[in-house]
Amino acid sequence: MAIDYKSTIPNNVDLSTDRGLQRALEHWHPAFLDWWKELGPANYQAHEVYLRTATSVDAKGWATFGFLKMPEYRWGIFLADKQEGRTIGFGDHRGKPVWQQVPGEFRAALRRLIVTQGDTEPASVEQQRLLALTAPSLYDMRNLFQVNVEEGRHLWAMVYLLHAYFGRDGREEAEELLYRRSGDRDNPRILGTFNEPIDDWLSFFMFTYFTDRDGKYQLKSLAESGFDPLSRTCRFMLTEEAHHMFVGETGIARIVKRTLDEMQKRKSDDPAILREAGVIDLPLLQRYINFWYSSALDLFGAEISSNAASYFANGLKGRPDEESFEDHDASRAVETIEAPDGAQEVPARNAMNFLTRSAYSRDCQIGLTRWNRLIAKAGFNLELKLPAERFNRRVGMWTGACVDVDGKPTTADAVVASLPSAADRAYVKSLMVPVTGIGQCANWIAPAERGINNNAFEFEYVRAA
Ligand code: BYC
Ligand code: FE
Ligand code: FE
Repeated sequence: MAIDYKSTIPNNVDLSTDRGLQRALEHWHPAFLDWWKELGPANYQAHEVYLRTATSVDAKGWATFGFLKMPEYRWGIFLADKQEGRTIGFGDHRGKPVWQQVPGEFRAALRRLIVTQGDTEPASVEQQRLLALTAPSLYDMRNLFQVNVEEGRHLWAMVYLLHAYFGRDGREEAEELLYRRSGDRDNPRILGTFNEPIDDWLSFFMFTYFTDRDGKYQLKSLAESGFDPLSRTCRFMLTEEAHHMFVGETGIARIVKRTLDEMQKRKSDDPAILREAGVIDLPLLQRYINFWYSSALDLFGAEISSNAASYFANGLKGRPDEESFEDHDASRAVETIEAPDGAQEVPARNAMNFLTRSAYSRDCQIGLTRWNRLIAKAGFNLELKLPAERFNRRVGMWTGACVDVDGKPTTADAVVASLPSAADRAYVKSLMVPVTGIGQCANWIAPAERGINNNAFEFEYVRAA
């Protein structure tokens, strides 16, 4: 169905025919805008930003580009098209028609999944609130804002489900989504990573590479859901997610490229010499990878999880790309998981978090391989690596275990030494100076090779109104 942009809330769910729902969302809308103005990007709300807006939900032409002020972005409700005759693809209800309404017995579980997903979206906007003040270029600033408005829309996507399918408690949950605060001691966001500060651009690129990729894998799992409105919402969100990860992957690649320039020029990989040149040495980059990757692994939950088993059994949350598996029942299969006291055989349904996380880890490696190719091509013998999955964990069976990045036993001090130090963070922070001239770029990162939507890097992506 086409997107209706004439109504206050753009949508392709025929909102105007459901007066009650429309009224509830119109009530939530001003609260969202207040939240956005208070906790969305600082200082640039009145600027014109070159943004893409979704115009249809099919693969082609779903984005139009143009200048607008962020508070005027058309946040709305967009679901991927309904697939006629769709059936549940896994678990105990496999083969039955998908649900268009929430089955009573799964109401609490579905609400919890939707709230957890929804909570991450505004959290990330809050985490990134001050970054524009130190953007390395107008191009980067624009990408930040694009990510932010879309995370805002992802919040809308979950709020729509809560309002449309969960009645009064859904509306209450939707309000709560605007009141929890990233990093707040008393009222924090639900999942760990979403309370970590993102106060420099290296962290931002790490976050969009590693944490948005968790988003990709969770959304893929939820896109398999037997609750069809959730599936359709997540399928559309995934189309937006690709750009977020692109920002992370290319951001880190540009940092690597710039550092390699100086390494070649100075014929040295000595961090002290490179820091004099004002670039980010690769060991420091590695420590940031160690931190953000291990934090993202925690987002998959415990390796052995009865929650995950019942989500799967009940058809609420599948595996990413469920159709690529042969056995969609998974009630007889077992998975071997390395626990601190030896290998364990775990019923596959209880190992769903582990399986999804494993697919995620393989996907994470792709970017590292590309960055390593740049390093090798420049003639240096160094490789960036994903740390072992058991390194620096706060969730699951390896919580608090002292293992090094290779997964071998070590001391607590050695774990800390593999993570960004206060000095690392202070150094990165010292590099964060705003660069706002058209086509200019901060010293610590190479300019992007291409701009957005066939524009050059030298384009005024953000301008005073
Ligand atoms: N921090 O059986 P367990 C995104 C809790 S990112 C704090 O191990 P389960 C985005 C858990 O809630 C994608 N608590 O785990 C990216 C449970 O609590 P209760 C976000 C945690 O339930 C960038 C307990 O520990 N989407 O979109 O199988 C920018 C034991 O649970 C954490 C989703 O997460 C943690 N890291 O799985 C913007 C999808 N991990 O029951 C956006 C929806 C676990 O004891 N969520 N716990 O109170 C889910 O599918 C599941 O809730 C989880 C956890 C995969 C997160
Ligand atoms: Fe998102
Ligand atoms: Fe995202």
